[in-house]
Amino acid sequence: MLDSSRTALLVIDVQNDFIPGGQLPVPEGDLIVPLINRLARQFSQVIIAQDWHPQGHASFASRHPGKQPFDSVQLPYGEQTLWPEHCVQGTAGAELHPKLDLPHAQLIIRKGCNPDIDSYSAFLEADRGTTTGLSGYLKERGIDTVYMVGLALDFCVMFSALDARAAGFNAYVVLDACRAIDMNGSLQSAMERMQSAGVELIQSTELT
Ligand code: VGL
Ligand code: ZN
Repeated sequence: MLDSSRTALLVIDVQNDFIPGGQLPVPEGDLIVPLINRLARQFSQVIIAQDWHPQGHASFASRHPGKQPFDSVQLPYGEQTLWPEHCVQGTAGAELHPKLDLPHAQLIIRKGCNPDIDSYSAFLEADRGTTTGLSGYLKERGIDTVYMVGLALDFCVMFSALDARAAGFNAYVVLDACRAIDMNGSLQSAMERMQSAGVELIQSTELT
């Protein structure tokens, strides 16, 4: 059983642009929504992460002349994969999936808002220095264990899970409540990185 006062569910980037039909679709991204809704009922603390970019964000290929989506560039903080324009603040694509049913979620944390810095992680931006404040929020509320679900397993979910561990939380990723982009071996590499960081990779059946 979960110790509900010390445990939170973090629902990551379940937004229209990451669903088939959106600007950066994750295959089967829509299939996890009913499962996430069901799992969320077991948690009294639910937090939503939302990718929330200004127009012309540094992670958009369109900002870099001659570059295409899924190319990469060197930015001041390191290598950045380039994406189609997605999750632009205030657009329909940035909205949470309409079937996501999390009325008891108390916090929506928006990330990737800095025009020059990406943020896959819900904890730390890609410069690895700018914090979203999520770690402090959790700690002030006495939460020591974070379960993660959502999109994409090999980008935002992985980086959130690695940063949760680095900040001292117990971290669980519920694999069947996630889907991956899976480009250039990113899924395999994400699984290995999470495993070696001590992230527990589980199935939703282990949570009931
Ligand atoms: C994501 C690529 C760009 C994600 C966000 O949610 O995994 N991936 N922005
Ligand atoms: Zn993004």
